[in-house]
Amino acid sequence: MNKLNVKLTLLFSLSLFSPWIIRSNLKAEEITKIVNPDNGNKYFLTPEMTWENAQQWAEKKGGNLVTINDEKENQWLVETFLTPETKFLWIGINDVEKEGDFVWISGEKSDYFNWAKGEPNNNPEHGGEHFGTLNGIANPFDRPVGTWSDAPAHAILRGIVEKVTDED
Ligand SMILES: [Ca+2]
Ligand SMILES: [Ca+2]
Repeated sequence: MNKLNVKLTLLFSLSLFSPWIIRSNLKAEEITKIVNPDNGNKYFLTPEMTWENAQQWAEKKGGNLVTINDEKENQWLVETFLTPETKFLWIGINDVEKEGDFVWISGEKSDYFNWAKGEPNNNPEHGGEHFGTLNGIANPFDRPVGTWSDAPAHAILRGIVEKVTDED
């Protein structure tokens, strides 16, 4: 029996005696963590918020906004997290420190980039853009699905968290 099953069994047993316990615990279970079989890391989505708040939220959960190390990981994220309604999801790449110098917030180094044509453009109409997104199926700028764009600080999106440790 895996950890989740043990938890669910425990939760069910408790719920027989105290109906509110299952409600309060279900809220915590709304964060579905998905393991990438290629690296064993856990991934899950933040609520809708700015990139900086999403990164803070990720850190509280013991992770960072995702570092995409290669095309295989990028493709796995597309298949795992994009729905037909997804416009964009935050990823960990940013150029907050130095304009045009994009780095991953986890501190990992990687040679892999998947910017959409014309991105990153630091779009001045949006007051500059320093925060990476994975472009979804419903993105309004016709960016190919799975490519990346830079987006502004005030954008409110869900973000992909990657957690390297094997804790819960
Ligand atoms: Ca990664
Ligand atoms: Ca942009």
